[in-house]
Amino acid sequence: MTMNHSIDPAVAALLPLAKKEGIATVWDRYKAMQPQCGFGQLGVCCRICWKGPCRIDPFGDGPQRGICGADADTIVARNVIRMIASGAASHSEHGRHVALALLGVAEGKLPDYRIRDEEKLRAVAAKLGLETDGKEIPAIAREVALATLGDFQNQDHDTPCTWLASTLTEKRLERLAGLHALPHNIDAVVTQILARTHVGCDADPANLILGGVKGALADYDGMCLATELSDVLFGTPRPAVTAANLGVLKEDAVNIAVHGHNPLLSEVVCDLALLMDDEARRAGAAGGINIVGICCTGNEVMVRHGIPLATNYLSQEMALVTGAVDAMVVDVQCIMPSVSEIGACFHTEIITTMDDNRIPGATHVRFRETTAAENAREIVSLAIAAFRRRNPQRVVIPDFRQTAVVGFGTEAIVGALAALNADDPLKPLIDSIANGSIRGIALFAGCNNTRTTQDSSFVTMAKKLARNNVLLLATGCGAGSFAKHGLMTQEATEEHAGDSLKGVLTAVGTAAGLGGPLPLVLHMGSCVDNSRAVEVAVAVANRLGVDLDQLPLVASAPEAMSEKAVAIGTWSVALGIPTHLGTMPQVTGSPAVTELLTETAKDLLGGYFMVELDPDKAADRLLAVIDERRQGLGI
Ligand code: NFS
Ligand code: SF4
Repeated sequence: MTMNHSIDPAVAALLPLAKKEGIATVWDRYKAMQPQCGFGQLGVCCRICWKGPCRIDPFGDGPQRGICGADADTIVARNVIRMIASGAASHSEHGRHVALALLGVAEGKLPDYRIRDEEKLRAVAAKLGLETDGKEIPAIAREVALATLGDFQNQDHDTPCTWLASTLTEKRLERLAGLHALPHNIDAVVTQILARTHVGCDADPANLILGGVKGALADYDGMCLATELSDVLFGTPRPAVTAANLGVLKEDAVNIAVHGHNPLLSEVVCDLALLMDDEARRAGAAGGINIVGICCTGNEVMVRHGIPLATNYLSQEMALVTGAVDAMVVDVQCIMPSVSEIGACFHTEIITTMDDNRIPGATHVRFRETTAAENAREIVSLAIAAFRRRNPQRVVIPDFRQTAVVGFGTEAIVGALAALNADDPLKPLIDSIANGSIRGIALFAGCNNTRTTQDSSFVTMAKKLARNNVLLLATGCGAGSFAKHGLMTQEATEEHAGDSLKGVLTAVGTAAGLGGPLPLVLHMGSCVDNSRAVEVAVAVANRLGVDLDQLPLVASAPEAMSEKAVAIGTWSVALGIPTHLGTMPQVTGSPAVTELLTETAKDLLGGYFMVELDPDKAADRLLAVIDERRQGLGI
């Protein structure tokens, strides 16, 4: 491989150390995996039954059908919608936990949690069409939780999921209803995908993909409710100044990395760390306890509480190679199983917490919402004990940290805009789009992938789009990339924003009391927080009386890899958003499916996938799409 592994300087600093210590990283395993299977890459390998595996010869010489008779189109479509089902299951399972926690709090059963944002709770209740007048907070919370859980229970096919139905434009809902793509029940839709893709069921690629679109919309529903109810329980993001990259680890502190996705765990760990700071000092950590985040849990606590972000997906192992992490606490999703082996090379406790997400070699602390504080205390104690075993000679913390101004959820963005126009906060944004000061909006989301140089595509594309006056939003490991590379700062706005974009960001930032522009990229949160970007887009569309597929709005996942990213990308398309992928999706073995996703979707949904591996060209294509949309609106 001649390709660079990463543009992250902390990674470059630590890789030689890993090599010297004989520690295999994700990049070593990637190299060892070459050449990767071409059939799998094309999506034409089927392992759905034990007559297989079957694979279709892409060159036409060998078999064109599996043993059961499934052709490449059927196989590719089945494979990709199963990925969507898994993504939707992951996000909505996260959401279910949060909804059940809200119910538990409302019923007084979870003493370690409380409702931190009552205003948000009322706003959510109103959005869901629930009557709140004269009701106490616990009663409202209970109703919101039950209405939410209805999205997992409703058996009436003609009634779409509540969250979806309350958060999209009317026109979009009508269009999706016309395609029979509106999910009525998240669990049912995920199950249906598994059922229809069993051997000998749905073989029609278009029908399968439409089923996948429905599953992706269930994914949207699940992440929307996860995001909003997390705000109710843990607070709505507000702008905060913090830092990112491995330089946020501290030599003199007990370093606890919270890694995974669900804030139910990490929030309580943060609470307990505050209470146990003295204990850490007594153990010799002059700096007390230092919580840092990795992946989306990192983004969750970063946008809500300004906790620094250690790193994003692909470099999670590097955090351990510093020898400075005393405990890595994980819950669900995007945790490399390799972390336990690497942790074992050091003093680091790798702590799993969810009974259905364990890693051999890790310490398991069974986390329960009912005993959250007690569990978190045990976790922090393990970290302090590990700190005592830390070998200072093996600590290498690369001196790279960037300032990051984060916490731009919908409320924060609207709040900042309100400083310019209190009566009509959206007006300054809409005017700026209409007069071209903001050429368009791009949402960067998704993962890192070994197929690309880590963070590189994000940074290249963002700089080019910003120079061309595109307003940038980010979530997930994309947001992590931007934070690590200093693009969430006022200085980045000064340096990289085009003149008119800079003017808008400066006017809003100054009015909002930031003493300068908004950061170049607005950090909206974790991957489930992609729903926040939809909320902003829907507000703008409703205000203009148009649908989402008319807005100069694009999405990009330049380094996508996970099944969750497949689900997110697909609902993005379903909502009418042109969606760029910078890694090759595993569908190209079926020209029919490829056409459905990149062309037919355009007519049916307004949104469509665009695949472009070169970030520079990808930015150009997104600019062209933005201009096309502007023309359509006559602006
Ligand atoms: Ni999204 Fe977040 Fe990161 Fe990708 Fe994984 S942590 S939920 S899936 S890798 S962005
Ligand atoms: Fe082969 Fe058909 Fe079985 Fe897939 S479902 S493994 S194509 S026989």
